[in-house]
Amino acid sequence: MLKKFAYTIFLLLPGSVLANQPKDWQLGFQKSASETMDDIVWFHDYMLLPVITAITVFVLFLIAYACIRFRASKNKEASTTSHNTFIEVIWTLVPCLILIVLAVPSFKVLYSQDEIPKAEVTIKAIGYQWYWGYEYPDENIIFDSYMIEEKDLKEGQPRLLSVDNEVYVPVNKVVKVMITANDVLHAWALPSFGVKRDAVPGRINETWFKADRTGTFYGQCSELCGIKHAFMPITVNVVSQEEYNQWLEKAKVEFAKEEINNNIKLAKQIKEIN
Ligand SMILES: [Cu+2]
Repeated sequence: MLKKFAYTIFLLLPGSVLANQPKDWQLGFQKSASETMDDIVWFHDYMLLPVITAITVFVLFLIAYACIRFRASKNKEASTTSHNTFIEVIWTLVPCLILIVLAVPSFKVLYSQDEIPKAEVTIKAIGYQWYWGYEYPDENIIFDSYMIEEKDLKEGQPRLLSVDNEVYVPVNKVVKVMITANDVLHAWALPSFGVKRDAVPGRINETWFKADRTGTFYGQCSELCGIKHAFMPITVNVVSQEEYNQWLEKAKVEFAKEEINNNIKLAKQIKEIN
């Protein structure tokens, strides 16, 4: 009975509540959907935050202690102490040690993002002013992905994040993303996957992710790229392998690369004739 009730509530929730996107009054990261992001969240929550908190509290204590203990009313005669070798060694060594302790897991996380495992799906994201173009080089698929204007949004589609043609990838598969741009610098970023790479004209940057749950994930261009920088969102649907295969079949017809190239050629010929 309880299960049925919970399931009904689940079905009634609009898509936006379940989607992976920024929430009002959100503090911290979006819910992780990959091992890379798990590592980043762990490093932030269990390494950086405790160290930052401890240092801040300690410094605050020192300032308060110095203010009270050495206040002018109690110390008519000012101290002439100018240095203390032992304390100077300590306050140089301790921060060094803290940095070394932080560096070890930090580099581990950094290199795990940099080393791309054998890709099972490859997609290419191309930044344009101001939309994303996508290619599936192995599947001969190419399409553009424009933001949906506010007036055209359908129920459950988040504002400034929804696009007309969404990217589809299978769950639990290594997805390699090749990122480039056609005009200025852009950046392809998806917070839930822990992915953010600059899109540089004339250069291909690579990154990867392996989504560990299905769902719709939203990201945005993260490099200031001009007047409509805020209007080139990224939508990635993580689906089961069967659903992905179904999408591929449809996309190979709808977004076939040769067909599109032929159409461009045809349009040019017609223009020339006229
Ligand atoms: Cu951009």
